Amino acid sequence: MYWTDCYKNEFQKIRELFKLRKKLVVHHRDVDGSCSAAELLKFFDFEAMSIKDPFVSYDLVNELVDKDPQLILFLDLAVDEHWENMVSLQNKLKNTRIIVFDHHVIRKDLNDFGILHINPRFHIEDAYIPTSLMIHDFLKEIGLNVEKQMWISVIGTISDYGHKTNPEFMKKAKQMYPDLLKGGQPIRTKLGSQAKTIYSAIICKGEFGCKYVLNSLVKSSSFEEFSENRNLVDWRKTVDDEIKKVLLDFKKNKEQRGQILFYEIKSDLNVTAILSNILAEKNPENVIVVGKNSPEGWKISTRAPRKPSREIDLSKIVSEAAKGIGYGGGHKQAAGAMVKDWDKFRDRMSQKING
Ligand SMILES: [Mn+2]
Repeated sequence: MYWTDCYKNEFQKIRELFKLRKKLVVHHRDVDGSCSAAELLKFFDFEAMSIKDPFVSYDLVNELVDKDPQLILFLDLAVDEHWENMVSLQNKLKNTRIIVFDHHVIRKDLNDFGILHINPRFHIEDAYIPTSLMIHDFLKEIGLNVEKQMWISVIGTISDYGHKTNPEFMKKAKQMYPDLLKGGQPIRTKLGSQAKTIYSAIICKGEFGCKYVLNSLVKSSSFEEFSENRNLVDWRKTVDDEIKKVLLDFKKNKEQRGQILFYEIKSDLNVTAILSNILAEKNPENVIVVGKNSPEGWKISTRAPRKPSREIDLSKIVSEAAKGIGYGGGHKQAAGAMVKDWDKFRDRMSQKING
């Protein structure tokens, strides 16, 4: 059974709802979020806005209430984490239909509150289907010809590491784009490389960069056209150069304590998360802890070993290490924190991991 089999009725309902005039899509400001919004905008007319964190703040609720659209679609955002605010949004906008397409771990069933909450995990517990692929499947299911724009869905899927969990889709993609998916790991192929280009635009230019990417994806009639965009090529180079610089500095200034590699990053660009991923790949036996000093405190990004000798649950360890000096949490494999005391945080991490 494929996940779409469970949603035939809902999809027909959504198809009708998409005839509403004043529609707004709120998507995650990342590659998967931008790609899924672009796929949709190829067929339907939506106003689009991106948000940085999956957090539904009071400010966002108020902004959406002011806009008062007939339909709001949330894409790639775990908004059920903040379900109280979602319920308050629905209560304030009684005549607005709210739809959520998401693939994160479910915290709350928003269907109980009149929101159309679509997530493959409701029906297939361990499903991992990036939103770009969900939207591709959905559009296809309601009878639209998505073949020509499949490359967008592939970029989003690869960016979210969804290629491993969706081999059928990748097989089809390889038949469709043999050249663009040639080579080893998907992220190293031509299509995978565009995931890097998209996040570079977001790193360099923030909200504007994300909007720029979305418009370019929608306007480009082919992968080639998109990948030749001058601004995107420039921003990509800026980020690539910055990462090279930071990697050189890491070699000089990293601090190894037992299994952990600590590093203080000093970059004007927000490349911390990407750097952590690169370091985790290059040092598969180590725990990676990157800290960046900011006026609000130390922003920490951590990664578990890719080849672990034993189970390490960073979500638990990081949250404990941040106790009393800030807050932290996330996933087992990757967790983040915001703390006031970098020295104390490092001591605690070292104690918890190295014993
Ligand atoms: Mn995603």
